[in-house]
Amino acid sequence: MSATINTIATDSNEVLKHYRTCNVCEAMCGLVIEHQNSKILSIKGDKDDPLSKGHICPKGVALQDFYNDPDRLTHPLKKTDSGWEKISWDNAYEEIGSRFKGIQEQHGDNALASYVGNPNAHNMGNLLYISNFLRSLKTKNRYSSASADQLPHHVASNFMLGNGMLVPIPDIDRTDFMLIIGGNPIVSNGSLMTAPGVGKRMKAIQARGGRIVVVDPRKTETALKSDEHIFIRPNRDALLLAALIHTLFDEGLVQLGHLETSIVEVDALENGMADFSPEKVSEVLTISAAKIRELAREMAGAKSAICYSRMGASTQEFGGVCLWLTNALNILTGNFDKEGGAMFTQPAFDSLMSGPGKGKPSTYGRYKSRVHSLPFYNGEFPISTLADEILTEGEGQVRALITAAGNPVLSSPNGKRLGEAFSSLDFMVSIDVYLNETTKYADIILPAATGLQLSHYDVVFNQFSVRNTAKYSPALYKPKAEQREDWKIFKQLAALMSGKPDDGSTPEFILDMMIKNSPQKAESLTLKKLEENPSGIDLGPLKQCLLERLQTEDGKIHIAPELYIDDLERLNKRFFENRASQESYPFELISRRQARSHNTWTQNSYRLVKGKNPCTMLIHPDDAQSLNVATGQSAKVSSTVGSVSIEVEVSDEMMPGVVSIPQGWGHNHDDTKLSVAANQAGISVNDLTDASNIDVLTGNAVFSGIPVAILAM
Ligand SMILES: Nc1nc2c(c(=O)[nH]1)N[C@H]1C(S)=C(S)[C@@H](COP(=O)(O)OP(=O)(O)OC[C@H]3O[C@@H](n4cnc5c(=O)[nH]c(N)nc54)[C@H](O)[C@@H]3O)O[C@H]1N2
Ligand SMILES: Nc1nc2c(c(=O)[nH]1)N[C@H]1C(S)=C(S)[C@@H](COP(=O)(O)OP(=O)(O)OC[C@H]3O[C@@H](n4cnc5c(=O)[nH]c(N)nc54)[C@H](O)[C@@H]3O)O[C@H]1N2
Ligand code: SF4
Ligand SMILES: [Mo]
Repeated sequence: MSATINTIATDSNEVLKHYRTCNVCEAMCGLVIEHQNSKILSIKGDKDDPLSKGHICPKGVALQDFYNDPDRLTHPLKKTDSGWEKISWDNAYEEIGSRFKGIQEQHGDNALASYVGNPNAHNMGNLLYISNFLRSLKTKNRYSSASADQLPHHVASNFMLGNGMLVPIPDIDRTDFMLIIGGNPIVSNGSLMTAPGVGKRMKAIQARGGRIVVVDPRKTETALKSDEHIFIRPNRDALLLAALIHTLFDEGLVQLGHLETSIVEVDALENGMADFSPEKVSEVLTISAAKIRELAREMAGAKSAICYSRMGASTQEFGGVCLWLTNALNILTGNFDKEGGAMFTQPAFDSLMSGPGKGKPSTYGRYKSRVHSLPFYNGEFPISTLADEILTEGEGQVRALITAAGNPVLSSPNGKRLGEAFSSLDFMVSIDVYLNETTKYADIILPAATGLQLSHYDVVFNQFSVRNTAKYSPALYKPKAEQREDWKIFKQLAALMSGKPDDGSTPEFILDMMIKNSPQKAESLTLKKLEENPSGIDLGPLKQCLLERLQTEDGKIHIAPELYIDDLERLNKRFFENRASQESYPFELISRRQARSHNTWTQNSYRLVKGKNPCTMLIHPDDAQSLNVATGQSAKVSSTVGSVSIEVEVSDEMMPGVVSIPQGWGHNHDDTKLSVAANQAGISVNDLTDASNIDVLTGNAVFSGIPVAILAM
């Protein structure tokens, strides 16, 4: 490797190349960055990256904006009566230590809570040190964005396969039939399916004679590229999945394939599904029984097939049932752990088999949350209940909080109320890159380094990738001024809270050790070898490996765990008995993602937000006509928890009766430091979502099918 490759940016006139993995979303695109005199000349997709093969999206190019952004925090800040004051790290730590400990001494350990957000999952250092940091806080009151996202996937894997991280991944590159439920990978670039350039991969399915069917209340960008799109009323996918499985049993289409002797509880599943015939659920879904039966037959008949359910299916009142039945459908059609079906990765950094994750007993339901008795899972309570835990007085009330890389005021249900709850805390700390809608409530903000300032190896998303690869990227830039890498902050806070000295390790040390000890012994990997291959190393397509990785106590695949069977009664009641009338809220709200933003935090890049208002409400032409609103006009949208006014965009992408508002917006607060984002503020869809509406089985937030009323303004 040339000495000019992958060095830290310097004031050299030579044009240098830096290779890295983009860590904004799950796609893990390989990037080539040309730089000179410490300035970036270009950011392009790396054609030699074995996974992404040159794919890049606008957010990869915007990595430079997040580095150059003058609104980034550069010093620890303390809130004072006369505004934000810069303080030293020493003073910040001293105050945090004494306030957290004081509050815990007076009110108990659980009076301190933590919230950790999505960027932690995209950051090597954070992942390697966050558990120790959270443990040092000695509190059960932990929360994260997982319970506003993919929690039902983990709970399903936990009960069916013995480990919540053993998540089946669609083998998109070899499948013949793909059923996509509640995912829009063309825009999201794939989730729990790291598949950069998913559009090309979809085209390849079609080129080999396969078919893609999308089930979504909106004719999405992905639906437009598929072979068939089926509209479904939001929040009811559990019924569709149940009816598909009912059909497999009813028509004798079940084929368990090579896993047959390892699968248990098939009879219990058949009994559980007996009550959900296509003919029964058809009207509630607005999908004909014939169509449901046809879909089941097509899945069963395809040479290989996958049902891939994501965000739109997991953030429902029956998100838990949806993800369980998705796995069950893949198993019953013989597509589990099979080429072209739902497969399992063998990542070089294999925390499932050789890290602390191995054989970790499930903590599901070990505790119940204080106010609403919601289940604890993976060391956390559901984010939907944090506001109640702060606002409800009594023993165990949350009085202090630390957030790390999270913006729950915009990202969690009824975020506005959560913000109000934050303002009532005795003490709050945030570790973040911005002064934003959440961190503005903190008493102290600690400035993190991010993106190009960090070295990276994707510890999480290699576990969810459609191909096994390995790649390490060093940092391109150093932190600016007093910024610090999150992992260093985590270590320092952990030492402060636990009184135990720092172990002196680095992320690179752990990475090297983990890949050397990987059970795959993949290509005899070492950190040095990764450094010598800056575009990454290909470890090949996914292989059949479930029986080696399965972690259930009895070594079996549990297709019908009891808690899911028990939840079917709730499902039946919800849609077939005392169906609550929604007359005051006749529309159903869903959210959407957009190519030029990632959740709530990339909107301060001008490149990403310029142009027409991105934060519009999509509505079907017939609905717009009956409400007397047209594109460009404003409408007032109200739910049980709040109301917003928003620009209308009439679109026949929408199913009648359903409207869509993008997630991640609402930066219109006066007291943040987001000058670009505030110009293109939009509204927060989570000022409409209701935190009391959750999937009680998993504790996951509900974002699909929120009842709303709409008035022209
Ligand atoms: N550009 C971009 N990419 C991103 C992100 C981003 O913010 N922007 N965020 C990243 C993150 S954190 C995640 S978790 C992933 C998520 O990635 P995806 O799971 O692909 O999520 P979405 O793009 O939100 O797609 C969800 C789809 O579900 C549909 N939907 C809503 N309700 C229902 C329902 O009740 N039933 C059905 N069948 N469909 C429904 C919506 O219309 C939408 O098309 O994306 C990641 N990638
Ligand atoms: N209605 C609705 N709500 C949703 C969704 C939806 O589809 N609809 N999607 C949900 C999903 S899938 C998710 S994952 C959640 C996301 O929810 P969150 O994780 O709470 O939201 P993010 O926007 O990812 O917040 C990231 C925060 O981290 C900061 N940050 C960015 N990089 C770094 C870094 O390197 N270090 C540190 N310390 N801070 C950093 C940003 O400034 C920002 O404050 O939102 C959920 N909310
Ligand atoms: S698709 Fe995701 S990983 Fe690829 S460049 Fe865009 S944000 Fe980065
Ligand atoms: Mo997410």
